[in-house]
Amino acid sequence: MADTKKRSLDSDNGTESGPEKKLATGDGDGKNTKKPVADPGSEAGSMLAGFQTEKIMRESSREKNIFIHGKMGSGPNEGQDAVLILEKTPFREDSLAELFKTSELKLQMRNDIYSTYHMHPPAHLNDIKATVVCPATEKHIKKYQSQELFLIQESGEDYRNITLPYIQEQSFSVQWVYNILEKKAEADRIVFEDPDPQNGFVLLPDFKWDQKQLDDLYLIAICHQREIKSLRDLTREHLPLLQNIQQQGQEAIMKRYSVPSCRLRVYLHYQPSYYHLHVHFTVLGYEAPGCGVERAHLLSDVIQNLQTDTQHYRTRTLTYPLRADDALLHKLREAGRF
Ligand code: GTA
Repeated sequence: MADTKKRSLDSDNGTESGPEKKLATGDGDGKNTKKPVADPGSEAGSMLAGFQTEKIMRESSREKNIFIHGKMGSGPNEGQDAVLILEKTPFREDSLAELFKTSELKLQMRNDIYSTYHMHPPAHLNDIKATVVCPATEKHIKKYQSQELFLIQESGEDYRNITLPYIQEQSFSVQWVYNILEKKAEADRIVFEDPDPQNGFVLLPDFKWDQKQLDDLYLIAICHQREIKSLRDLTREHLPLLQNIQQQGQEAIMKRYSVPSCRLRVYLHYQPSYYHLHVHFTVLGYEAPGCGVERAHLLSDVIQNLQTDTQHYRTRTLTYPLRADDALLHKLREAGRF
């Protein structure tokens, strides 16, 4: 069995480089506009210089991350609203020897057999992962804002009468998904593709994974079919697609990363943020955001539920959390469902 704790990845596939290219981009309000933007790799050097912080939306000293709302200070998006997420990256076992050799140590305190130090590693061993969403819509800003959560019980009827009309009008653009499927973005990051239009999918590293180590391995499988919004649309006719994603996805991860299927958590979100069917693959032991029981549905359970009842996800009451200021929560409240 692969020891994911100890392994780091050889190549740094996580950085974007290469020739400048034009991407299609969504405006985040559900209407897929196409407007050209520069490849982020080309502007990376200076794009955060002059970033103006408006608000710290969330921070966690335990998770070592901070979510900031601000305005870009320079570059093509100067003055635009942005969400900036900064996270300290996990330690890599393969760089420990270099870390010990090259870091400067300053004694903080010593007491008997106990001592603590400030350690100053060289820049290349002291990464911070930065994620930028720009231009960020109001909805993006709300998504990352720390908020009270409420658990919703949505019946099949609630879905058809309240949730579906809401997501048809209000959901995030899935242009980034189409960019991946059409090889306009992240083509060099694809780990596996089955091009079949019905049962095929693209498997690639998730946004949140920097691919430097396996401790937080995170990939997503995005299906080629465009009409399946979420779990709610699935029936028995989608079993070949789901089984294909499960089997070929797990095999591809074993082949590329030597992580076997018994070390993977394979699941769908309900509600997802992006209404184009996709499946999350994370390594067991990594508490990925959204892997809790109130939001994650194991793919193997989904397959079995559909085998038992083709209407399972159309008729069952599904439970999920919504943030206090989520417009869907207000709609459910107006309808007396919450
Ligand atoms: N490869 O362009 C992309 C891309 N985008 C825009 C999203 N994803 C992408 N992957 C690639 N390229 O896992 C990934 C997301 C997510 C999946 C969509 O697609 O990283 P989902 O539709 O179920 O939406 O999945 P989900 O899970 O709500 O989205 P997301 O962004 O993960 O947010 C969930 C919560 O996790 C947030 O509210 C926030 O609390 C937290 N979160 C988000 N990003 C981070 C982060 N970088 N670090 C820590 N916590 C985070």
